[in-house]
Amino acid sequence: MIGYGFMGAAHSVGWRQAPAVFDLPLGVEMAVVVGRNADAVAQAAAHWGWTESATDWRSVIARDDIDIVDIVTPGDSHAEIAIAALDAGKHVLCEKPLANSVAEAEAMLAAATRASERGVKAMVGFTYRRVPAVTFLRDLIAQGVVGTVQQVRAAYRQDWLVDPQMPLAWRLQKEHAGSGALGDIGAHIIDMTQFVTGQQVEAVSGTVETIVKQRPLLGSGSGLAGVAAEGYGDVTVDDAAIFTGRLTGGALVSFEATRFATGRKNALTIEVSGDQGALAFDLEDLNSLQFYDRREPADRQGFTKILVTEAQHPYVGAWWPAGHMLGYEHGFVHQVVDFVGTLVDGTDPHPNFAEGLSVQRVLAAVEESAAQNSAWVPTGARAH
Ligand code: SOE
Repeated sequence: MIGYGFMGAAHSVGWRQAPAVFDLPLGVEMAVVVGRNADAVAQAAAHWGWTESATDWRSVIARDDIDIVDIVTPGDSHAEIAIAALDAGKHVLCEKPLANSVAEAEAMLAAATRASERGVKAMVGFTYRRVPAVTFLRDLIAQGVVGTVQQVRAAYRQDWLVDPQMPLAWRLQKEHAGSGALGDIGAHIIDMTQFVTGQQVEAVSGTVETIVKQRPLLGSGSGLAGVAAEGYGDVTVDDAAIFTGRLTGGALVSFEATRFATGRKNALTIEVSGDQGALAFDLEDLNSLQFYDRREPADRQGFTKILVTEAQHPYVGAWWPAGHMLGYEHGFVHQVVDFVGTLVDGTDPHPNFAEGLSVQRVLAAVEESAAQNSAWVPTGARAH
């Protein structure tokens, strides 16, 4: 695993728990974690159960005893590491968003396509697809439970930047993060919309805003837990992005990605409205779905709560008896289960790099639209 911040912790839980809870077709050895600071990465390795730590990712990728490279670094190094790993014949799991630009994502897809001829797999870490209720929501829509999808409302709201003293971490710097709320959390709701509807975002119209334009420089810590130092620097990414999208099947989508939703810590919601019913998911209540069925008699209609904790629901059977809840980290466990499964069953993992690139194209189209007074910008996706 290359990188060891917040996502490094989450992925480590995934690698550790997946073989302990699920019957995986292959054993997992958590071999090496790589980072630039030798002491800090050694501590991370000991804490999360990796056998070794190292500071040079190239020499680790070159090792014969490494089969999988898991990339949890900031976006500015995804392309370089993923392409090197795929060219070296290693399977790659790469954190979202796939890259910082469409050009990088295209180069990564080209490397993944080359590598796939040798049986090498590449997957993007949109873990929320693997929350059982989200996978089940996708299944219900595919079964026609809501009929024809006419509208989607998707929002991802956090508030960790409302404090103007929150320091200038890498997530607020374009050269490291590519974009702000748009790429970090907007990418999740774009992927989720495409995943649950089975359709692509074909055009967008949007606006982005940087609400606090300068912040204290980062002293110590990182990411969402940084501590300020003397002096200020410019925020070079968006704090909030609001955009409208059209799907290849004709539905209209409203998207909101913001780090300024005061009081909302990690609130991802999606509601899919169809001509026969509606389904809604809320990450703050992640063991359930809300379902409205227009086919019910009028005097019995209303949103009802489906508890997604039965053994027959996706992933749930391996865990606890009905009604015993799962949480944030389980998506990372299920991601490992699915990825490792594809290494032996010959299928392509999802989301693959082509799906990661499709999200990247939507992100770029939103930025282009925002730069052109919210004009509609096509993403290049077509109905198939
Ligand atoms: C920060 O906004 C963040 O850690 C995202 O980068 C993750 O993808 C999301 O799971 C939680 O919030």
